[in-house]
Amino acid sequence: MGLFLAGVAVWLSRIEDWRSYTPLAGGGGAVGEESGYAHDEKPSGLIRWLTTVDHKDIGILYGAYSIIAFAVGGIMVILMRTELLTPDEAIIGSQFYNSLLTSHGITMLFLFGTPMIAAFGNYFIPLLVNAEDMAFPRINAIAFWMLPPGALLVWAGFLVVPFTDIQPAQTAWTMYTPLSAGVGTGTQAGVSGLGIDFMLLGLHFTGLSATMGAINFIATIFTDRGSDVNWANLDIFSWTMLTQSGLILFAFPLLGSALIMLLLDRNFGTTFFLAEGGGPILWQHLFWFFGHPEVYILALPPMGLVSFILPKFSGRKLFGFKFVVYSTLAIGVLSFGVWAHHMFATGIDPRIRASFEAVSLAIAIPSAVKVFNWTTTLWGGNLRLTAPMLFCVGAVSNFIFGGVTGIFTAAIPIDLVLHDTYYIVGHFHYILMGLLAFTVFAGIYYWFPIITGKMYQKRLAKWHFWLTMIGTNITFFAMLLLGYLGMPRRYATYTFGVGPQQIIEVLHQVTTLGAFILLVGQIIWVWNMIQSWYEAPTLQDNDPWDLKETGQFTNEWGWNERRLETAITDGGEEEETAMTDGGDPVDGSADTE
Ligand code: HEM
Ligand SMILES: [Cu+2]
Repeated sequence: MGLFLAGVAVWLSRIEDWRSYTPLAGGGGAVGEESGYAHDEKPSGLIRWLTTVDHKDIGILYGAYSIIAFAVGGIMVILMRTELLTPDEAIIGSQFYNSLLTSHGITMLFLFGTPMIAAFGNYFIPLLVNAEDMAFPRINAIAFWMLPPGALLVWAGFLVVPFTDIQPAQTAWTMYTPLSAGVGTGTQAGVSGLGIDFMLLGLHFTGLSATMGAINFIATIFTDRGSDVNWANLDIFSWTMLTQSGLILFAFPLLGSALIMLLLDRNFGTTFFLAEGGGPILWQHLFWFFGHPEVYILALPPMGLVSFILPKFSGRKLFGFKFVVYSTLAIGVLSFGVWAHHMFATGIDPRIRASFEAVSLAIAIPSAVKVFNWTTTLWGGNLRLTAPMLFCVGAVSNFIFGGVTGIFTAAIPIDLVLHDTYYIVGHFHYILMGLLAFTVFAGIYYWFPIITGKMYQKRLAKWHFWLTMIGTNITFFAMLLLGYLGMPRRYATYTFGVGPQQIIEVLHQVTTLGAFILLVGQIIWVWNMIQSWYEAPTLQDNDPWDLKETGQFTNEWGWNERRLETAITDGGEEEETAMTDGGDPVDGSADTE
């Protein structure tokens, strides 16, 4: 180990001039005095990625990190679905199943969802609003570098289990007390509950990261806009990112406090969440006061991506732009007033319950407004079914399923039957897989030419879409049916003495089949991305989507065009410089939304 470190030190010292490297950043006050160096070349290789404060590089780092997390979370769920092929404990034990279940949820929400959205925000918001970089480039880098230790801590239980008696957490992603406070798992003889402590600390890192990122997005959109971007023509994706950042600012610090309180309960003898103290239900209030806004933190930017990309392939502007913005803001405000709809079955005061039912039903209205606007944008449009468009249309369709099932559970009498069944799992996956993941794919395909300078393979992308669309609907529709049959969530086995055992078995197998279809689709996607990035010919066309024809050539494409022109006038021999040097922004040269 010592030799290895010495080797790294020698290698670093041999890299010419790396100490004098000045980050490529303009804009923000903190680095203003260095803007004279802004056109220095970047160092190459690993050092570039470790030291970068360029928003585009950080965006790519966020993206790579999130996709790795997506793969890890995906492998976890494939193991779980394989176990569920048969009603008895067959392949993995139920303890391990519980650990996978916990980690799958945490990984997908905190290590994939939030960072993946930040990836798009980092790369494209400065380009869309004509800023030179994020407002605080260095804070931006710190926010990203909080994430790898966060992931290591969240997964720590799995990483150390072969060597110690530490078990990965088995609390489910909601970490309900008293279980997570050390009653039950965690205090079993011979088993250390440190896995839970690690996970809580890891979550704390991701929360800090998200909060710093949110402050940066807000500051960038408010203070660093180019002179041609104002509130009236700010694009819809930036609007949703702005609202989402506001939600993060109020929700994540609360999660952070609750996590600290739980850590204190577990390790220092406090009683915030114990029966003799604040009571276990207190955790549910704090958690869901964060948790419900969190689901919109994960849904608003995807809605923004649909609103942004869908019109580009419909040959017309987004229908009712203002109403999409208003509904975004309305969802942002209302999302803080519905948290107790996750607690209808806990025995809280029925009067409180009723008011939460009302607000939950109300929040469906702005969501439906968006669906209406997307549909009317499509209606009579000149549709071009490219891969990003297919994923947008698929996302709208899936979101309708997710939204409508949400309205059912918002009604108390229905929820009392469906709560904690697979119906709930179906509901939120229709949104998290069906909307969030779909729009992530749409965004990556749409901007692939900007990020890589290449075009993906269109045939593979279509395969990816259809496998993902079919897989999603098989998997999660079967889950809705399982829920109606009363199948409880979070169980590794399902041998019932009563009830329609046979149908439940078949539906579980159908669900697993759907998951495997999804897996095949994602393998095709990863192959397409890597292969196209390395081997596809460099794209000569500045406008691969023919956006100019319909007057939708937005700022980020304008920036890309200037970059390519700079590359040509430079003689093009130093491609790396041209790629990273955006050239001087020419105000007003590009159309805005
Ligand atoms: C149309 C608006 C929506 C309504 C009325 C709604 C309603 C509900 C209700 C009442 C529950 C609790 C059910 C129970 O546990 O018994 C629930 C669970 C959930 N919803 Fe929604 N929802 C809506 C939209 C969304 C969106 C947009 C997302 C995600 C981006 C989402 C994600 C979730 C998640 C993750 C859970 C389950 C949490 C858990 O227990 O693990 N929902 N929803
Ligand atoms: Cu909720």
